[in-house]
Amino acid sequence: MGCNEEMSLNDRILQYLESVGGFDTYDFAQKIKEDHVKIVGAVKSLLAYDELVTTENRSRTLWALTPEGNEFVNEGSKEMRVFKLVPSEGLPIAQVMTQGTKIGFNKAVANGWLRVEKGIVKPSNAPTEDTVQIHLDHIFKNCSEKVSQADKDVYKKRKLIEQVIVNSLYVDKGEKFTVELQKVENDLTAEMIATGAWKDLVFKPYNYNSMGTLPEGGHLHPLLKVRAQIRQIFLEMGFTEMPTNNYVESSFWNFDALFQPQQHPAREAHDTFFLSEPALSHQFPRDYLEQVKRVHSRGGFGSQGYGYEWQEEEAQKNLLRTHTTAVSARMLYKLAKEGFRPAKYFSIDRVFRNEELDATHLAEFQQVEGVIADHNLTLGNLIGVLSEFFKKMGMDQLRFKPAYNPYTEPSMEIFSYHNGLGKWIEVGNSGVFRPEMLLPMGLPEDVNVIAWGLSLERPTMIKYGIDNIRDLVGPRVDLQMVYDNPICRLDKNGIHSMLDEEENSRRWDITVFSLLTAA
Ligand code: FB9
Repeated sequence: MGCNEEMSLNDRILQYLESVGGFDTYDFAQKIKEDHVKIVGAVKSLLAYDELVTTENRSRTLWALTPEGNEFVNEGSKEMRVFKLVPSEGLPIAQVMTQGTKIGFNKAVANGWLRVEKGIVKPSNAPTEDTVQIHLDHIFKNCSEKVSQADKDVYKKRKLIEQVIVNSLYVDKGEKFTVELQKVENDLTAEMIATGAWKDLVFKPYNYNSMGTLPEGGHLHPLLKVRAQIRQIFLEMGFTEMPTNNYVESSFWNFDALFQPQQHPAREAHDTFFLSEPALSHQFPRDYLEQVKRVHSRGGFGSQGYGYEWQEEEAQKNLLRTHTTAVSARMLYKLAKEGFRPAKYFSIDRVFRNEELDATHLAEFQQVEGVIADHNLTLGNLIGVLSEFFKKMGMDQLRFKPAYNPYTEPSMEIFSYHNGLGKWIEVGNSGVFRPEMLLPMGLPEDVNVIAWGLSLERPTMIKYGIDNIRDLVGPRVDLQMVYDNPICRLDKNGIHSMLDEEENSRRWDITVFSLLTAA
């Protein structure tokens, strides 16, 4: 209801109150043919004025029409409608009494309006009026007193009318009654307080029962949701998260420890961000460094090595890590130093590549990496773990393609058939770390380490249908996308899949928040 409409309704209420004294809102609504709910709302708004009106709750039981009763008022009773179907010469009964007219037909015959002779229905004592329709119209117009109790009982039995309880207000003049309404202020302003004007104003009372506006909560970026889901998958599989809080890494841990030769193109500035300050690292485990130097230059541990003169100065160069495998190397070395025991590690964090930028590649991405170290692991174990991991991500059709990595042998690219895209897509890379990487660390000879990696951005972009990486990360991101993006469920039977979307999203944000705060 608009404010002006309410003002006019308020004025009508005050004028009526002035003229008749007290009145009942329901009677008033009937009188002016207005919706009773609107009248009650207008009266309640007048209660905002100090002692302008008083109200008292009233309740009454009324007769009201059922939907069929309304139909009788609008179209006539069923018996009258059937009677009017029959011409003076009559009609075969089959044409008059059908599934839809049976009740009306029986009633018309019972009333003596129609008779049946040898299968022909003929008019008999023609009714002068449709009494039922007239009675129901009285009830519709709240003149039920014009209908006898006996008739009401019949109509109630025919489910044409029913009794309803109507709650209304009895309105009377208050101590400060007036027909001249003063404007109700909604807000108390600093100016009103400063000038004292508030003393002469009428304020709408606080409605302590009204719901406040929901405070705009935070929103999780799609990458964070996917990260939380993948983190959950690793945790469910018994993996421990590695400490990846060092974007700056030495070339030693990022490349040399992984048996990546110092001439490898990946170590060129066009692929890697080297630091100018601090340019070099100097703290390395000396014994381990010597082993790495030896295996690169002269070989060892059954390997012939690369046969070049390994330079410590090259290993000292600081860079932005190009993969989280540098962290995996640190963890495996730590495992060897502390005394080997089987371990399952994972990491999800930023890595940096000085590469050509395009619609799906920035100079950084979030790498996901899983590592398992145990005695006598095989490629079969790797394939088994990958199948389980990607199944939990909703991908159960995997294919493996031989590939090359400097630090893993054998290596495999991982492909999955994506139903949504209708094609096989590359979903990661994997392999078995080479002995030239593991044995210099001091790991036992029968210990193998299998590992795999993928990115966070690719699954996120596919899940949320984002084509350009700049619509996912960076200054161009449409924050509304962050607000609106739905809960992320990578697998088909996500742990939240049984919940409705709203509850699911609420629970998911709690899950993600707890995972984030636990990180
Ligand atoms: O994430 C990738 N693809 C992907 C993953 C999930 C996915 O889910 C969808 C819901 C269905 C969809 C796609 N890729 C790896 C494959 C390609 O996107 C590739 O073009 C881009 N790759 C990145 C590197 O590119 C510079 C993704 C990134 C990547 C590649 C390899 C590794 C990690 C990340 C690795 C590794 C590794 C190997 C052996 C041992 C340890 C780590």
